[in-house]
Amino acid sequence: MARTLFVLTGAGISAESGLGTFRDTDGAWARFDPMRLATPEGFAADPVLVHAFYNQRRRDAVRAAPNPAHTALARLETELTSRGGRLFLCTQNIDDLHERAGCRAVTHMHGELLRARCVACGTEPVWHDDLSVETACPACGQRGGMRPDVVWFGEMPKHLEAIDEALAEADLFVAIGTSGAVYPAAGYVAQARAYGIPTLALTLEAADNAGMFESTRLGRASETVPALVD
Ligand code: BJW
Repeated sequence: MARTLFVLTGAGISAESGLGTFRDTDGAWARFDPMRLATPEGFAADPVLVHAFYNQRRRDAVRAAPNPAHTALARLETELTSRGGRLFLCTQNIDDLHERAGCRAVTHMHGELLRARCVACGTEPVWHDDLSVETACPACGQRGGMRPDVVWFGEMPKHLEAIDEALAEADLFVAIGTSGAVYPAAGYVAQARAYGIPTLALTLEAADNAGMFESTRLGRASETVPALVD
């Protein structure tokens, strides 16, 4: 078993918890225009529409429960940590299912649904309720400037320095349930290869960057992840 494991997760790991993916045939981007819903320009043009999209997803995520793939990763974290190793769990997902499965250290590179951000003062409070154009910032009192604390297209993903450091230290790279369509996350497999680290993809269908992985196991995350861990 590797001592330091870098795991990158995407929407596919939460699909069996009932949260939709983006690029599958029934995914969000097959039904909605990502440029209107997941860009700062889209939010500026129609904040009511963007709030409605994220409010619904927040409600769905609160109702969802972790599945066996999430809980297997939590077991892996405990196991590696007890042996002096480390799981660096980097997720593109904005739900909190890794945390609710018991993972203690989760790096949310695309932000979190359960946080809001005030564009006026920059405060990032924990947020469980709906947001609206009337919502006031709890820190500065400004109305209309609260947005979901998520990373939209054209915005800088979070924690990039910690992610680069963890990739450089890892001795195995595993991507789970991600289509390899969105950068910079889609480029991490190439970075891992450049460091000489073995690379493995666990996904339902071959990803856009499938050719970069040394091994791929196709299947549902709820089966392939426990099979890898246990
Ligand atoms: C299962 C399964 C089951 C199903 N079991 N598997 C280089 C080249 C070209 C473009 C760019 C580039 N660099 C940057 C860009 C621009 C852009 C980008 O990548 N565009 C592409 C579309 C080409 N990137 C950005 O703008 C990013 N910012 C940025 O690059 O800043 C500058 C920078 C410069 C230098 C260094 C670093 C940065 C920001 C990207 C923000 C993405 N935001 C979103 C929405 C916000 C969050 C949210 O609403 O949730 O994040 S888009 C959406 O895609 C969401 C996801 O996190 C992200 C990735 O999707 P994911 O997770 O891969 O889901 P799917 O649906 O695509 O795939 C699901 C997979 O699961 C499938 O493969 C299924 O087969 C599988 N699956 N069921 C196992 N049961």
